[in-house]
Amino acid sequence: MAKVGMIMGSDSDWPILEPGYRQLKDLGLEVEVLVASAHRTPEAVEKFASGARERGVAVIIAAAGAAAHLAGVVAAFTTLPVVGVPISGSALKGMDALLSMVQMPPGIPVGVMAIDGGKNAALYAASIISVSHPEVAARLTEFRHQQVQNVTDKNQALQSKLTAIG
Ligand code: RP5
Repeated sequence: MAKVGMIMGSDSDWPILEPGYRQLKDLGLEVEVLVASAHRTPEAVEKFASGARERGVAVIIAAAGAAAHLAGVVAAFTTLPVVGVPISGSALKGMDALLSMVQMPPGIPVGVMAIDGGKNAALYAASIISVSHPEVAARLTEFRHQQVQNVTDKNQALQSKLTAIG
């Protein structure tokens, strides 16, 4: 089974990535997780990214806040798809991380999610993997059906409350 690599600049980023981690596990994907920083532990980042394809990783999710160079540096060391997640924890509330990630120079692409978009990063990684893994495509379709059901249930619950109010 294809694997997703998840790297974050600090353990303080984990609460944003955890829902995505759980989502990937629900979709039956293997996930490897590492805390490593482009600034504080650059050698660890290089090792993670340059060996990822050999370890069976198909897509990398890279999350960081502030002057977030992590996703770009990871992308510099691999030709695997890299999905960046800007984290909001800084004084600039993630705008700094978003702009750092999204303005990559031509030649080294990073696909960037919304600020704190950890769950969509996971779903997007799964979508990429689904191109060559029909069982993952089937689970993604099932996830969408479940999502429709959840929204329908919520609407029904609200309609019942409105009827009670009159
Ligand atoms: C970034 O700085 C990390 O990705 C994190 O979002 C932010 C703060 O890191 P800590 O001070 O919480 O370790 O590199």
